[in-house]
Amino acid sequence: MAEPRGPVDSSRIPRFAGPATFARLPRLEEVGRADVAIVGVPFDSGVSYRPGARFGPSAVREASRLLRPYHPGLDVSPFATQQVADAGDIACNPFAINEAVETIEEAASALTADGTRLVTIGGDHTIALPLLRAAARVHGPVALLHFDAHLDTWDTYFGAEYTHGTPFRRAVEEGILDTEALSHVGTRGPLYAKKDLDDDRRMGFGVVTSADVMRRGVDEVVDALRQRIGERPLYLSIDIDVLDPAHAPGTGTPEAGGLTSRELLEILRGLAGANLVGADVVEMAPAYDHAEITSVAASHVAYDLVSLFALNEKHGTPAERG
Ligand SMILES: [Mn+2]
Repeated sequence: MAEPRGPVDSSRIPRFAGPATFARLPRLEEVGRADVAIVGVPFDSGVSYRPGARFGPSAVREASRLLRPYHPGLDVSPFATQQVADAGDIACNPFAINEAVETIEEAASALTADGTRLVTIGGDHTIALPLLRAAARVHGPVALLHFDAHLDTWDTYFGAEYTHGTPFRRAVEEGILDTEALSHVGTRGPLYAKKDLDDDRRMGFGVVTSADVMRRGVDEVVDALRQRIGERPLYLSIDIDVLDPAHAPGTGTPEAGGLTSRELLEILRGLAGANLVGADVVEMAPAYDHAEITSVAASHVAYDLVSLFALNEKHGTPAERG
């Protein structure tokens, strides 16, 4: 195999110059095929409150200019051991949610047909449903770790089935999730009723609240999550509003009392070696951001996701390790 083509050399071209692909990586067309592709989905027609996540992919790419090639926390050079490339954006209809959901599913399936893993940058959380459908086409029902202030297992809004508050209920109904291994992490804030939690539990979800992370600590939480996931194919869906508004003001439905970016990154690093098959980072809405706080956090989260894939490329997934 040819050496992976890495990011632009920042000792020759300053980080603030040149086109803003994710981490200044090559575009997918430039390398032909990638082990991991970063793809944007600039879609926010499914939001219930502040719009603006359609500008998330470009803001995260811009903030990712500062990422460097070696990850000391995981001891991996994620762009050297695998080909990582920027697949651009999935262009979907902003006026027709159902059509957009189909477009995203087809595009994600096309991108993953030859084994490429996706790290998707949203976009609002509606997009997780078609991304999970595409993942399940390849892997069957997947385990899910869902980082979010909210449950996102509500039924409908104004009669609409596809919204950013409903993707995981739809996914359970469609049988594309492994209901033995579903967890929310970081939930908090007011709900419509206690029934929201009862419904969620019946769908199979476990809940690690934001307060649980603080009281039990990152290591204990990681142990519990890993026990639940085991070696199942795992999808990570990360709503940036899992972070406290102090760490992520640039999002559509902020809730007080969230995780720090340090806690989120450390939980992700605790998942090293899990059988990760796909991931998304959603709900970054730059219009409400300040000093790139949120887009920097989201770009680092995406970097850690790429790094988790790189570890599996280097050491093999649990199944491959036998
Ligand atoms: Mn969400």
